[in-house]
Amino acid sequence: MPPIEKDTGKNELKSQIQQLIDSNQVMVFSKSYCPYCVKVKDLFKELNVECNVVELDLIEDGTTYQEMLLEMTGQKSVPNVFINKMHVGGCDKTMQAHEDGSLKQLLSGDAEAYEYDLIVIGGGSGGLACSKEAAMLGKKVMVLDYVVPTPKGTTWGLGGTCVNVGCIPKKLMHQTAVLGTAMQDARKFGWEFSETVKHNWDTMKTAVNNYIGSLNWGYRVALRDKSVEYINAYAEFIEPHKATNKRGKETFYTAAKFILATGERPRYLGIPGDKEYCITSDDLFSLPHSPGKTLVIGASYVALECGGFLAGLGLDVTVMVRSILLRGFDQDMANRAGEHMEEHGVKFLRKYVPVKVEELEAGTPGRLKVTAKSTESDEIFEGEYNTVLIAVGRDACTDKVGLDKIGVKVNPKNGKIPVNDEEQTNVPHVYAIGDILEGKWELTPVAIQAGKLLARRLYKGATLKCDYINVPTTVFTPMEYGSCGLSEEKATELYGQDNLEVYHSLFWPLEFTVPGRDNNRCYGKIICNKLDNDRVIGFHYLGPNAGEVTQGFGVAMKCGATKEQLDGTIGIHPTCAEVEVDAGHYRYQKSRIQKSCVVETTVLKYYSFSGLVTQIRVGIVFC
Ligand code: FAD
Ligand code: NA7
Repeated sequence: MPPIEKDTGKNELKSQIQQLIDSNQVMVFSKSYCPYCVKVKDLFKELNVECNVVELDLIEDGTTYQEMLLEMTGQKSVPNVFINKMHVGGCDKTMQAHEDGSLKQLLSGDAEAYEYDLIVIGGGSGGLACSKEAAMLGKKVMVLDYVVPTPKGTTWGLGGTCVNVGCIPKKLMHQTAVLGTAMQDARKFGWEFSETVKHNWDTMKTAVNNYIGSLNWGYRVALRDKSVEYINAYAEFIEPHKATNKRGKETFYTAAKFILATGERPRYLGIPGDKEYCITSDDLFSLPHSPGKTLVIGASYVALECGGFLAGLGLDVTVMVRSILLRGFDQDMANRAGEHMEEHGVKFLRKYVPVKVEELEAGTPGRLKVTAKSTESDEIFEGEYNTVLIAVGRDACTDKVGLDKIGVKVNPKNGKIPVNDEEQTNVPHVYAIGDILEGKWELTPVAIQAGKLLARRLYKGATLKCDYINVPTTVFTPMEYGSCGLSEEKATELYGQDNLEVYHSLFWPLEFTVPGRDNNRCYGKIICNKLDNDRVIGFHYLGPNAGEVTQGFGVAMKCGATKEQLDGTIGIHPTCAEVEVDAGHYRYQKSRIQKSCVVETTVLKYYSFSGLVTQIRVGIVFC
């Protein structure tokens, strides 16, 4: 180590530090007594790499050195490690770089050859959140996003599924249906309007798509503001650190790290006529004409939400169900949401699967004939519809990204990518987030949270990981269903029925009483673990504004709420949410959820509120 001249002024000291960094392959600013510094020095010894060290506690102006280093790197603590002129960070960062292989690249000098610190493949919920965060942390970032058109030719702008063909248009069209119901209620509240009320698909579609267009623009601006380079092109790996964009002239890009955020696309049935004549949710929200009489194939949340709002617009809707409603959700709740749809005119064709779809007449909409067979007998069903909407699940976009070329493991059964709890794939410099992850929630806020936290861990030394437990969610069926935590089935499987206490209550929102609709169709259920202080492990709510109600209970569950704490929370009256904190919740007994108990439950429920005597009478009359 050459001696460092003292008292040469701050600028001179800074340039001497820089000289040390520039002239040594590995430069460590350390303190002789610091165990983390010892760990880092031992690592380089183990790797047989010469390590140049300045022990700041053993030189006279060590404190000034530290201040200078803070100014230069944003890091004051030791060890402060530099490799081939690049700032690596402290002990954790150095160890992490050793584990993920990037330390080796830095030592070989390869890292400097990469054009980007990070390339994100997929500009949807997860990809955009992650790339913006990484850029804000000073990294050179590129996002590649490309929408492969649907078989019907539908395509869209930047932002991924949620913004263009998912949450946003879905919720706005659900809201359209909610307004239709509100208009019917309005007459009972004294609003007088004589015109025939009808819905105009084109007006709704145009308004929704204009709003989406503004979001697409906003995303582009946000990327530009944060200096993220955005390329509208389909990406494919060709080498471990190299991706290509095959749009027009083939271009190659290299990066030290990659994040896969390619999301999912709707699955087709593989039966005659599916791609030629049917649409999926990717086409529905920008369909140029009203779908007319519609058959929805599938019974999970995309199917029920779309079927629900189409019926709410006044269309004739049938849902073809292969087995159960809302697989994976609490079945008691799923069936209640389904029953409500049925009561409001949605037809359910249960235990049937489609066999073929034929065109009877072209048009906007045309006429299609659907043939289906029973899953329980030889019976064949034939029906005519204007539109057939396929909603039988979604496939991860992982098969045409060249993952085989770089050795990233994919589950061959479902195309999903297994990752560790840091969203890292089996290839250390390749990470994955969002819908393509195996065994994780397929929800926008989950993709966003995972993306942001990943960027902070990679580039800020943060350690917080994405928590995939107790994620609140809502199914926007006509009667909305919000849940957080476990379904009753899953809770029983994990803890055993004897160890659970389930509290429930039917209720009638005050807003529904005057119009006299949906009496006792709303329902709250709380599942508690008796082995753990009656901790709430499942929250379920079927009623208006389910998303708004469930969000707050999600916070409570994240804080580990117990039944006692819910009971001790004073409700807001008159609201629907108060049913979930009401000490009057009943312990679950099978007989209670039978329809015959509706009168009794209603009466008891309304006794628990003061001043609602009339409600009691209404309840009895309706039941
Ligand atoms: P996406 O948002 O799907 O983004 C992936 C992007 O990568 C896409 O733009 C895709 O075109 C692009 N891409 C793929 N391959 C490549 C490639 N090789 N090169 C370049 N680009 C590529 N979630 C909720 O939280 N609430 C809801 O109410 C809700 N409703 C939904 C309703 C519907 C109808 C659907 C279909 C989904 C809904 N979701 C909802 C789910 C939500 O949309 C997804 O969980 C979320 O969009 C996933 O984000 P992601 O970043 O993983 O992928
Ligand atoms: P899901 O949740 O995978 O559900 C698929 C549904 O389609 C489910 O009801 C299936 O019935 C049904 N299905 C699957 N294959 C067929 C065939 N061949 N015929 C008839 N019905 C079939 O998909 P979604 O699209 O609703 O949602 C996927 C994600 O996208 C969701 O998590 C959201 O985040 C957005 P089954 O129960 O298997 O009998």
